[in-house]
Amino acid sequence: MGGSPSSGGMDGHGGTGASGGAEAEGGTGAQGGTGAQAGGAPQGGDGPALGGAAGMVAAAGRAGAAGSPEVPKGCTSALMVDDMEDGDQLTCASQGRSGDWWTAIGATSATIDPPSNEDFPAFALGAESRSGSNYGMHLAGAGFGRTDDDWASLGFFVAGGDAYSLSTSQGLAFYAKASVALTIRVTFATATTTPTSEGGDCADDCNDHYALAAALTTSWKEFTIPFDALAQEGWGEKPKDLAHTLFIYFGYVGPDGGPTTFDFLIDDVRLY
Ligand SMILES: [Ca+2]
Repeated sequence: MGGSPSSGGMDGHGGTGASGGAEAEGGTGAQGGTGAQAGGAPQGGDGPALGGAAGMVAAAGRAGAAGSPEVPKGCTSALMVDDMEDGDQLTCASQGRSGDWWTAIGATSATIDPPSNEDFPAFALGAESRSGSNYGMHLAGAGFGRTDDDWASLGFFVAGGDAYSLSTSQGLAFYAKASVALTIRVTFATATTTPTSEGGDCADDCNDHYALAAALTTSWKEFTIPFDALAQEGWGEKPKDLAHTLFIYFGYVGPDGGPTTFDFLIDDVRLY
């Protein structure tokens, strides 16, 4: 699994940095440029910049806009990570959580939408709308192969790049569907598995994050990811450390098989 660690690492950071930088303090994250390189660029900025900035941007923006505490359209449950109904690029500011959504890509010959170097708002579901839901998150990709570089991810910072404890929850639930059946990996990047250069504590054999596969179909379906069921692939064994979770992503992994062109939707991401 030579390429996996590095690809996994860029995973979180490619998109993270790009969006984090753009949103929070520009500079730092921006130079990531291409998804492949973003891994190195953003980290410095991520933790500090996003940690404070994203969280505060969200809080300040929402409160300030109305001149009084504004109740977002969604985000009404304390356990809701993001239902996307406010249409923005941030997860719900709740219980100390809030962070950007981002995308990342490993393969230089493939493409994804939204691209990894841009901020993007929630996706208008249109004909794919669910009851009570007009917005979700979307990732499409084309031109992927089967090498370790053939990955793409849609993810978010749990708490703006800071470590966040998920230890009081049993799992993560969400709705999802894909244009053609697709298995994704729901992945939790924690301090133990995330390199120090990316805000974690991992010094070697990093990025073997705890994850669980979810088999998306062409219909909306609810998925639950029990934290007890999360497992590593095994090439970088570290303690499960959900008490220090940095970011979570929905990952397409080319070597897992399945289509090399994909298109999936995520909605109502929440803790339970
Ligand atoms: Ca929604």
